[in-house]
Amino acid sequence: MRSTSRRRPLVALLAVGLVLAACGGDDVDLDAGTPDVQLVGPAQATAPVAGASILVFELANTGDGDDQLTAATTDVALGIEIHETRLDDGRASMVELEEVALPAGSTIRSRSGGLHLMMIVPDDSVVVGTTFEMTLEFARSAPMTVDVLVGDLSDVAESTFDDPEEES
Ligand SMILES: [Cu+2]
Repeated sequence: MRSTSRRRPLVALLAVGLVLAACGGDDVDLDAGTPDVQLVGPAQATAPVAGASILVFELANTGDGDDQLTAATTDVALGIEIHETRLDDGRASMVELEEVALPAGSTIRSRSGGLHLMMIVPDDSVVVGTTFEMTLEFARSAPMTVDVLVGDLSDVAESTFDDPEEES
């Protein structure tokens, strides 16, 4: 069986510069209702490329109160940053966010083509087939520690890349 996995989108992404921005998830009400944030399906990480690895997962807020994802931590990397990939005239750049809005009833996806968590300088233990722990922190909900499986780049990242043609 021939493999013709195309790796250029993620590699291109990792090569672009990171733009820092002070963006707010200010469209949430952190006083009303009670959020109920859960991981949907498995959390995965891409094998490290150029000192970074993208975390792929979904979070659902099934409660009746808004929340925000404010941070993520792990012992197996220097840190985890919240990024958003933006396309301008076909050029991708990543913006670092301080938090991500998780309104009641919403689902957010972390994947390479849009909002994502990026693990900076994963250590040598982060290789395909291994699992590590990541803790997600929220404005209101208790911290959540999840297992993250390190997957092959083409399996994890390619299938989650947004088609720019579909973006408005
Ligand atoms: Cu990133």
